[in-house]
Amino acid sequence: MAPAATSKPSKTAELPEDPAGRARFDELIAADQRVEPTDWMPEAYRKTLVRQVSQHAHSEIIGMQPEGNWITRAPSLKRKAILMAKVQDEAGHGLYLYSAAQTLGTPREQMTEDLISGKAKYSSIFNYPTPTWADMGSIGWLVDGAAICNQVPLCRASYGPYARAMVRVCKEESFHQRQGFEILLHLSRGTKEQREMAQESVNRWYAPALMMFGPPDGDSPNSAQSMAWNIKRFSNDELRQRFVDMLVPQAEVLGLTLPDPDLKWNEERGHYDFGDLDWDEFYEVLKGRGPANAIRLERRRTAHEEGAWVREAAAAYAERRRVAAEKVKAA
Ligand code: BYC
Repeated sequence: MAPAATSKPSKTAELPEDPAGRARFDELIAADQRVEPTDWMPEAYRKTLVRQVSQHAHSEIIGMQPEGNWITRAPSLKRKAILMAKVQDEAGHGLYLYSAAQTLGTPREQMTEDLISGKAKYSSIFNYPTPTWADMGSIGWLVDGAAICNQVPLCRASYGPYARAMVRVCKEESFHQRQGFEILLHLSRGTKEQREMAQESVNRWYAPALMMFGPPDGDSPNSAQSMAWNIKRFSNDELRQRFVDMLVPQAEVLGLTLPDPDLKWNEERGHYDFGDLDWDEFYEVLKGRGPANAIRLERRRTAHEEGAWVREAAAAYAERRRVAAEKVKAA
């Protein structure tokens, strides 16, 4: 158990402006090098990272729910074992990311409090329900697929602990995407009912997965600064386009249709054109009014309350070890 999870919340002291630190920071960014926790950094850089990294961590933690929903109902022992491993991986990702955010001076309790109070955001995609087994395939193929497109460039983010966490996360996401693809392939080659279940699920997940990349570039207030700081390497629309271009041939292998009548190859651009997304729906989900927002937050709150005894026990054990270590030192 990470001792930091039991430390008292404290407000991060803002570092005073430091001309030498500022010059060094500017140099690191200009040379496309890594900023580390001990380096001086502008407050706005720190805040942007805490915002993005903590939201990312929350997404992994809330993202366990839609799939956790199917662990007891997986159609075979093998599928159950795979799904359990995947959901555990998501928990691990959440923990690496909370740790990365903690290196910026934000206590874990504060991030958790912001999540369960509804103040913090997490990815819009996890506010959609998972009524069928095929949704485990769609989450793997589409949601993890979008996550990989978004996160591979983050392995080169300028903040060291975030970039390093992303390397391992991406390796695991890659396995997750393949297992989702394999579920859908199995269903699409199965009975008529299985094929229909796979298609119906892809119909529901396709557009929300495209929205994971965030609003169109013209409506993305954070992109320009995040790109100038080498946190984001590509814009939301660039990554969305990359994702669509990747999906089309994969959908052909699956024998499934992507639910967009405007999807077609554009020879001139060398990319697929695709139809408009329903951004009103996206903002409704962000405001907490998506199909499953209330369920997700309630479940997280309850789990947090029910886990209080674990945190207390871990804190008591850590304290006992600390006292014992002090006695040894004093002896
Ligand atoms: N959902 O200026 P913009 C996973 C917010 S989990 C919710 O473009 P930015 C998995 C945005 O935060 C992987 N909110 O923002 C787990 C901002 O609001 P604030 C999740 C969104 O930061 C379990 C506002 O809209 N991945 O893979 O430059 C099972 C304006 O946006 C969303 C990450 O978290 C959204 N989709 O770019 C399976 C990736 N999009 O903060 C799978 C890390 C935008 O100003 N995050 N907003 O109040 C990022 O790369 C960036 O933060 C984003 C947004 C591309 C998402």
